[in-house]
Amino acid sequence: MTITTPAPTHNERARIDKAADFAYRMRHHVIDMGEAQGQGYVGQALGAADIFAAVYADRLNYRADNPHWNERDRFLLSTGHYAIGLYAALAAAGIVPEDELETYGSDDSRLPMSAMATYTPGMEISGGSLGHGLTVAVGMALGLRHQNSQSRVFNFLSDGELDEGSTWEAAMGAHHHRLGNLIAMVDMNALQADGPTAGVLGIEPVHEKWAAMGWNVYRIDGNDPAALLGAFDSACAASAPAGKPSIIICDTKIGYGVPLLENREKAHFMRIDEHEWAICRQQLTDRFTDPTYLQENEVQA
Ligand SMILES: Cc1ncc(C[n+]2csc(CCOP(=O)(O)OP(=O)(O)O)c2C)c(N)n1
Ligand SMILES: [Mg+2]
Repeated sequence: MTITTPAPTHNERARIDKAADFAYRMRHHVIDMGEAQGQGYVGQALGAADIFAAVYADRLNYRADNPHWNERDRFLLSTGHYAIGLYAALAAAGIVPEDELETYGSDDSRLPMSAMATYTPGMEISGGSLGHGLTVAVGMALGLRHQNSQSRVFNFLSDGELDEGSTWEAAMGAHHHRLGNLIAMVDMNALQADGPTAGVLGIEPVHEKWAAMGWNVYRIDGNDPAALLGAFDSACAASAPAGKPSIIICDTKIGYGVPLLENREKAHFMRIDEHEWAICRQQLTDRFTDPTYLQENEVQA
């Protein structure tokens, strides 16, 4: 499905700016949490921040003061190791207090390094064993429809999870049950723990595979806030209690926004030297707040 992106109107510009600002605040939270531990899945969270931001700043129906509100949309993080990214989003959304982020990964924290739904407000499922998120999302979407709920289920997947058979069983199940209240998104960062996704187990052509499964499919630059909002607009417009599920395939760059980390060789789990955190923070600030930065550094807008 092709998405056309005409020049944004004033209101659309405000939406895009809001999502971009959300992602910027998230990225700073990620650096702060990473520094608290000296290491972590920092690259994924930076790369996927724009995806989380499009959902939380623009689309998700939630109440910050009542994470269990029954009418909420559900956001399911399949990838437990991306928890640092979700914590950053929950803080930017006002669900987790920002000053709690400094407890990240420490004993008794509500924000452990691996996702634990019972610990963290706003976290719907525990992750860790990959390939299960979409199966849970299918059950949840089915259950909500049985209850005549208007809530949608959003499921965040990684490209590594497309190597899991259970993901494709769930994809077929979602189509079989006509789960139009289900919207999935895949972070295509082209990387896994064992190396590039293309080398571990090739998954292309991803678009065609999901289309063959009976889903509405959108593929976009996952670091472009306007393209993300456009894709979620189309997916939500297509959404219905009984219809096709939708998937947004998001091509992202690991470490996006911090050039020092964008080019790390071992990017799946980053160890970052003590002196480098200040550089990360400065690069992030320059990248998103200095209008001359993009021209001078010849990086992609
Ligand atoms: C079922 C299962 N198999 C293997 C693992 C080990 N594992 C943890 S992260 C990871 C990489 C998965 O790919 P992806 O999520 O795309 O990695 P990233 O983009 O974060 O580098 C693997 C294989 C796991 N957590 N669960
Ligand atoms: Mg990956």
